[in-house]
Amino acid sequence: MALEALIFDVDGTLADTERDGHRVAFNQAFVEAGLDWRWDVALYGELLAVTGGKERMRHYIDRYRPDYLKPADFETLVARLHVAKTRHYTALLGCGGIPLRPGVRRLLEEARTRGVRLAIATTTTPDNVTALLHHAISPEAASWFEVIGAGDVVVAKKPAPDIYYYVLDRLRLAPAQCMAFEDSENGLRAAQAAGLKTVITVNAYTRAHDFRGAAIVLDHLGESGRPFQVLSGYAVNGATYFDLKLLGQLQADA
Ligand code: XBP
Ligand code: MG
Repeated sequence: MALEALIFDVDGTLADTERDGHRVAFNQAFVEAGLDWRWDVALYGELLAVTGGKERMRHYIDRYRPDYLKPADFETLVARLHVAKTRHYTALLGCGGIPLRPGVRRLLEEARTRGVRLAIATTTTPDNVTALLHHAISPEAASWFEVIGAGDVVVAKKPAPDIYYYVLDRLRLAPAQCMAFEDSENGLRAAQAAGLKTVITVNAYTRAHDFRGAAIVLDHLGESGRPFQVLSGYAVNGATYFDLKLLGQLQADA
């Protein structure tokens, strides 16, 4: 079946947003609220097992803070903290500190030139997606993506496949007509469960994840002067960066 669309995860895939973006913003929200919750780099790596900021805060309290006495309106507190965290995160992006990962802009531009449709499937909030696209690509980059499936638009976040079903439904495409791009095991499980072939680009937090079943696992998408490393999944014949030609070969394979 011909390739019609690329569906991208955001955090960790389009950009390395977790350690110096989301994590920092969570901590700023905690300080502002007068809470002693602090997420260092290592702890945040463990907390990433749970997708979604609100879900992650609940998990932190349940799992790591038995000493914390939940107030009756704990859910309201979590929601308020998440709003504040989104404010801090989007302000951080506004400072331009978080660039796209290697090869991302090149692949997006190639897809646009060749009429391959683009979409997003993420657990983060819509505001965070548009802020990242605006600051890391261009003010009109959100319009490059035909569907942006984000955050609470589905009830169950990744590794549940719901966000991918949501995006496929709006694209009116079958999984075999699309390729997903992810950086984490939770993301891969979500895409796989929706029937999508998946390209993985790892990062420092996800390098040791289990990526069995991925079409290919790379360190990044690569650029002409900056070759990718294939970590597993597919014997690439001479290619040094990921483009639509290589994608076509992956699609034809298996
Ligand atoms: C990323 C996530 C998100 C972000 C924080 O998932 O798990 O929870 O860490 O985002 P994906 P919010 O890579 O699938 O986008 O705080 O906005 O939920
Ligand atoms: Mg991700």
